[in-house]
Amino acid sequence: MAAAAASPLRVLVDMDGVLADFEGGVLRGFAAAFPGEPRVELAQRRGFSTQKQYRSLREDLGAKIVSVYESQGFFLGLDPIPGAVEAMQEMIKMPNTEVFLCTSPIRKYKYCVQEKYHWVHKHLGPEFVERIILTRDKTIVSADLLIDDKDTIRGVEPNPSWEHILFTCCHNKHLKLEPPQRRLESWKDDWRAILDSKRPKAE
Ligand code: U2P
Ligand code: MG
Repeated sequence: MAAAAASPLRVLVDMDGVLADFEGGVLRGFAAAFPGEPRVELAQRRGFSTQKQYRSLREDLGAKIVSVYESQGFFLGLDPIPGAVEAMQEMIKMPNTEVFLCTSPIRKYKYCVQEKYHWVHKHLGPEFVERIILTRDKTIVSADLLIDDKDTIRGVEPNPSWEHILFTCCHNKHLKLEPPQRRLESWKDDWRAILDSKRPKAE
């Protein structure tokens, strides 16, 4: 009897902070909209939430930074993270590999949802539009890997099926990971080896 084919490796790739440069875009947008206000340079970013850090600087700055990413054109105007587009184009062609984009919309979704779809179409192409998963809870999506810049990913499922690979971003680069948690430093780093580490070993 022929051996059963190995089931494909399923990879979820986050958008903001992994494919789209949310942090660069929000700082640029804030500086343009509020030129006189103090801002947090990327080297000073700590913690996932921009809102929390700006609020800790001065209470009203939290709402000001949120107004930047709630504004029309913000999500569509984000630059791709270096190497992300090339990595996605290569990953989607890999044999025995299923790639999906897994992203959470902000609560005021009016522009965000549409613009995330447009962004994917513009930078990655229509085949990736078919692969968008929009969810506020990534723990219920089943996969082998989730590549995401958020340090703690929680939801209703206490034991998600995926291994979370922390994608390095300005807000998380100072964190010391508890083994066995792993990082992907950038798309220049060896993401292929991370995928291979989850594939069944040949007999
Ligand atoms: O909050 C919902 C999603 O918006 C992006 N986000 C929001 C605020 C912030 O300070 N940083 C940030 O990245 C994230 O989108 P994702 O990474 O899922 O594409 C967050 O999940
Ligand atoms: Mg993210």
